[in-house]
Amino acid sequence: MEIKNAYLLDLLKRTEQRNAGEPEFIQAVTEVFATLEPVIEKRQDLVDAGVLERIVEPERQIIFRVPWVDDKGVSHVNRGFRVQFNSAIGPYKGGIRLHPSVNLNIIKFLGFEQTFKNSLTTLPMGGGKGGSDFDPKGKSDNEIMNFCQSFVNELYRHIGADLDVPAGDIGTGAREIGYMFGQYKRLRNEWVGVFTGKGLNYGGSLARKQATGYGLCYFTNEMLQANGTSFHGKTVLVSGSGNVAIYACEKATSYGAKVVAMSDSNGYIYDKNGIDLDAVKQIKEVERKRIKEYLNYHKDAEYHEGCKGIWTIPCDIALPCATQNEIDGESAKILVKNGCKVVSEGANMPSTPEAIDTYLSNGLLYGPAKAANAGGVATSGLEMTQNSMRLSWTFEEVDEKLHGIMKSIFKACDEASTEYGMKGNYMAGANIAGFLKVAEAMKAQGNV
Ligand code: NDP
Ligand code: 2IT
Repeated sequence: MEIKNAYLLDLLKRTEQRNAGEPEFIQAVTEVFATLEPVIEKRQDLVDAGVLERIVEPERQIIFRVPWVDDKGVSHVNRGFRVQFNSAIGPYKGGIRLHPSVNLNIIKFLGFEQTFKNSLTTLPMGGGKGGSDFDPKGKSDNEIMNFCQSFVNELYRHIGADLDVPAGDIGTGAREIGYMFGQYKRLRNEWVGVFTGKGLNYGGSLARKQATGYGLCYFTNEMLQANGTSFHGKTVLVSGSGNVAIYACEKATSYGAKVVAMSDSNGYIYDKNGIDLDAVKQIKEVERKRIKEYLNYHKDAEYHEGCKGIWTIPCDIALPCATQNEIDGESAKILVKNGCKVVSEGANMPSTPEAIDTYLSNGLLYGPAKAANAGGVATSGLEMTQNSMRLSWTFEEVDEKLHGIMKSIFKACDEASTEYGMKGNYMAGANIAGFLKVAEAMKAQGNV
């Protein structure tokens, strides 16, 4: 991925200077710029309208103190973030990440990518992201509630059903969304669909829990079929064992693939007989324990410390569903050497630029995160629709709509990659298709 266009090179340099010390944000911008060259060369009008300068600068960034008290009465202070990146095509929309690694740089990279992803969903949603460096691991329910309430005591001023609608991400699931939604409702004294991923008995959508993982497999299935193959009989690696990973494993298995490995930040399990997903759900969704516990269910499975080793297992398809930059150039080369033919991303930006170069130069099918994992936010969009209409659709209705959206996202990526002379480069296709819709809207709305 090399940028040659002088305007893009200069803007990238200015963006680097303005955002010094933010490597993941610059990584995300560089990847998008590298694929936009053919668009920029055709569309001087977008350059003249200052669209590129504006699209890399968040509309608003909010940073705040989050004090909370643990069960022993000890007080703690975390830092909260909400980056409202782009509202050209709809209210800001994107998840909240709770993980010790969270800082402004991480939230900006996620918010930037969310803008393009949400554009691809075909639904009217702008891009945003939030989070905190709070570590939910080992905390009691009461401590989680105290933190979530304190987080919303500030956040509530900045969000709203037609303004900014947060949802889950790493460390934020239905439990956390419940506490945040409850606190928002209390402070505002109104019941509106201001968060998505809510519980099913208070406005949540059926199939939202499954949506990112299922959507990843729907997208990947389209990509496989367009290239004359399928999931059937394939050996699959799924990294992570959280919300995205569990439902990616479930859908890939239902398509006839065999998932042989999953992981968490401590290590990975390898089960040559195929992962027993009921055991993983019990360990992760019910008990909130480590993936290592899988050996208590299947003594013949293997557990290895360290999460990177998962990529040394021979496979046909790799579905990274944990975190950013989890596949580096070295791991990508090992995947290729061991016969991997497909990488499709459930996590956000899980592949380093070196890894992506390795996929593309070796002819792998590569499903980029912005397109492949858009099913989660798309279904959040469907939850917003149901809340506004004051009704709820069945699981089948939501799942069918999700499936249709993932098909149309693949089609948009495929068509854009072909139109701009990079057929089969779905990363380029996703970036171009996602960008054009937002860029046209920004130009039409004037220099705001
Ligand atoms: P969860 O918190 O449910 O699960 C995260 C999983 O990834 C856990 O197994 C976790 O292990 C592992 N993980 C997290 N950080 C690291 C790390 N630094 N190194 C190794 N493993 C790590 O989150 P989700 O499943 O919701 O999110 C997973 C990815 O998917 C993220 O990149 C997220 O941004 C992306 N995503 C999520 C969507 C959603 O709807 N939830 C939608 C689209 C993308 P451990 O428990 O040890 O921390
Ligand atoms: O990265 C993502 O798309 C998400 N974490 C889901 C966001 C959402 O609003 O559902």
